[in-house]
Amino acid sequence: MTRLRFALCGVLAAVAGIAAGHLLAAFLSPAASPVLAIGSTVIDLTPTPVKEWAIATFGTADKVVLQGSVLVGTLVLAAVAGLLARRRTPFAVGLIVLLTGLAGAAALLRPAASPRDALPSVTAMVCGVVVLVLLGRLAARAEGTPAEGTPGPRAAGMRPRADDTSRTSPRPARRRFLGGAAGVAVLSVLAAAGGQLRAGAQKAKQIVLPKPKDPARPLPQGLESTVKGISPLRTPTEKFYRVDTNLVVPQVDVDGWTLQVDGMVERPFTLTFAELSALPLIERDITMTCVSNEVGGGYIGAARWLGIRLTDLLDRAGVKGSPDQLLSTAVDGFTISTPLSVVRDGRDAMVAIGMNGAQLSDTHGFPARLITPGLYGFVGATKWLTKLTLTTYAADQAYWTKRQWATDAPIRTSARIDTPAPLSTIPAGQVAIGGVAWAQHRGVGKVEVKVDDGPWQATKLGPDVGIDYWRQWFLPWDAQPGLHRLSVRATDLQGRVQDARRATPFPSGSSGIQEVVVTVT
Ligand SMILES: Nc1nc2c(c(=O)[nH]1)N[C@H]1C(S)=C(S)[C@@H](COP(=O)(O)O)O[C@H]1N2
Ligand SMILES: [Mo]
Repeated sequence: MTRLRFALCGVLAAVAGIAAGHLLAAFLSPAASPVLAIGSTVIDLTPTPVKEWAIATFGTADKVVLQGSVLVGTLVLAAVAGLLARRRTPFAVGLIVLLTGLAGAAALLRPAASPRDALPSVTAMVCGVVVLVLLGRLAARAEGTPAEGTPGPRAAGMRPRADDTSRTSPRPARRRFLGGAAGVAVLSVLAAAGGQLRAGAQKAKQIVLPKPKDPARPLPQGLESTVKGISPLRTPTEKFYRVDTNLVVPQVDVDGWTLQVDGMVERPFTLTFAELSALPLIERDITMTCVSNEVGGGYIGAARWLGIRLTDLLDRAGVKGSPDQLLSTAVDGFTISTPLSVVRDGRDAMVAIGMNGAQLSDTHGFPARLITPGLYGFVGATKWLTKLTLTTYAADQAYWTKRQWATDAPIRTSARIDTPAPLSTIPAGQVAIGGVAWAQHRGVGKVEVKVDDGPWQATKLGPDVGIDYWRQWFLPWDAQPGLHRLSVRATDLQGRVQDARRATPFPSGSSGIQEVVVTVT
């Protein structure tokens, strides 16, 4: 019981510290919240194979799992600190100081950190130590022996007196301990909830986007109106996949935001958001894909983007020397490198400020992001963009290239079966097998489906929205009772068939043929 009480002291000290730090961070810099700062550092330090395993195992829940693990780890160490507090208060205090110190260091070492990012962890340290010492005293009284360092009878060199309440009546002392513990717990929950509310209440400023000078053609009617279960031709923004290293979505103040163009250029310059959006705008339908997408996976989305042609910005700056890399930097210091030859080959690479007719959402990179048709997101789709630097691969490396991912990563041709769903049971008779296929910047030429060990059969393609966009397809099928295996493959407009060899996403994207097993009854 006594041990439990002291362990609880440690856990509550940690909870109080974490909550206080979280609340302060919500006002200063949300990503500097102690647990989040440690979590982000763990993400950056995790070796690539472990990261791949986490993404494959937990999918988009990987962040929740990571945060949970950091939290549980911290609480276990805090419980140890609590147990230490029973006999060796300085060690216990030392452990709390060490943990919060690590959080502070993590916050300060984030790429775009400022000195004040240490404040939430300092607050956590102070709160944690105070709670540990005070609750430790109450726990000691409840036990009947004052904790070391408290000015009790032993510290005064006396034997406990008979009328010492903490000795003779442990019951009220226990009640006081429980009261104190409950008080700390309630205040912590309030502080943490306050922090969450405050962070969530910050909304991006509403912007009126200018009209494009070079608009996209109206999007044709997609197959979703006729083939039930197929992905819509345009992915609604709220259904669009999200992939980034951020535990906290950056909240960018658009009035203070700038886009800087520098590096190996003749005329470096900086634009405000108003200046950037006053430049001629293009509007394009482009399908984005994440390199972590497994065959048949969902890290893909198709949207209408509004933005400034990247070459307009680069031409304005002028090239000096022979750069081969466009290094883009996000507001949090995250970097992406894009081959300059790709950026300049005539494709519609752009700094996007609009998505599906609205300003970018916070999760998709408000106020501006890079979009490079044909390349996986990690080499061409920098969100929360703030700087474009012309440089060389010899001189600079970006976040993922430092972690051994490919430097040039064109999206691999692939097809996905949306309907029927894997392992589903469907009634016999006429059904449609349908889905999407993509070969960005080369274009989808044909899509074929194979039922069991039959021949590859050509499917009917949906509307053509250009070579940078995905293509819906379907095949009417007279489904006979039994277990069936459906496979799909795409061929690009140059006649190259999707690679059937299985490959995992690392280092340049997955390949292989999706197979879906269904039961027909
Ligand atoms: N700042 C920043 N931009 C980023 C990333 C990131 O981690 N940070 N991830 C990239 C990756 S891997 C992909 S696939 C796309 C995903 O964009 P989305 O979340 O809008 O779908 O963003 C890219 N841009
Ligand atoms: Mo990605």
